[in-house]
Amino acid sequence: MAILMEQLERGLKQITIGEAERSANSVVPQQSNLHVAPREKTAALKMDFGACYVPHHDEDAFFVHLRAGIVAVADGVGGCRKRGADAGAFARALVRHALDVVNTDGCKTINPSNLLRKAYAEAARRFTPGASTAVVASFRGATLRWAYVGDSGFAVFRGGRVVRRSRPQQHRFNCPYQLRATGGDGVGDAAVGEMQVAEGDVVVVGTDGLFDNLFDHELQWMVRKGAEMGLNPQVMAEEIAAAAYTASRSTAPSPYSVESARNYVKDGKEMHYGGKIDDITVVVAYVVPKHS
Ligand SMILES: [Mn+2]
Repeated sequence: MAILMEQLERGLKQITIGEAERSANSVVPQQSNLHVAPREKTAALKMDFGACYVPHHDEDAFFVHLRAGIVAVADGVGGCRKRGADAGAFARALVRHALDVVNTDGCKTINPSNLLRKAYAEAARRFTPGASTAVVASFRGATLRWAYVGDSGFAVFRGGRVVRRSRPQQHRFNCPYQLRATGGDGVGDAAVGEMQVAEGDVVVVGTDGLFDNLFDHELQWMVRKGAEMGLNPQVMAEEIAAAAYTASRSTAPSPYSVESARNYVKDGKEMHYGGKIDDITVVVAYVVPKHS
């Protein structure tokens, strides 16, 4: 955790998962299942994580807590920047307070909606400026749980196909649900859910810098190819982030431009072409056997 914390202090620019993993392993005794038979076959699973952050305005924030199996990703709403505020402040506060809660409350009892609620309460109590979308996901046994507000989200891949994905919450095009100290949307508006995952599943968590730039079919192709090539989750996260970065600077249609066109047809708003230049956060989790 030391390295995760240290990275956090430096503004959550990047987390070196390899180092974090070694750090976590060095302070946490390996848990043994020798005396407790798993209730079911699917219980003996764990997540291998990788993460990559490509900043643009540097207003995304995230952590991966390896021991607790918790991912939190937040994306500061850029509209605040135009008003002269630090648009990343609320996102960083949410993530910082969420990590504090995980460290204080322990790893066993936390579910994403409670975690988001507590982190939000603390950020609001301090009147943190800015606004943020957020997604929290937890992996425990074979259960993936999530809570998200706005267009930070996730996708679950099985056999290289999306079997579950978040649906962006937005008031209108380019205006996602967002958390802020006063006003805005509430944590009660968070989309909350859970599902059972299986060995071989891949979960990708990220901000709109990812999901507005890569179509699901592109992500599917990358996840499938990555599995065939035996890429580890860190390399997979870097590859996906790199592809999103390239797409963000391309003139080819993107999920964002497609949505913009739909909106243009509906109410004549200005149309956007190509990718969307933004901070890109990608966290990749592989569901693997616990003792692999
Ligand atoms: Mn964004």
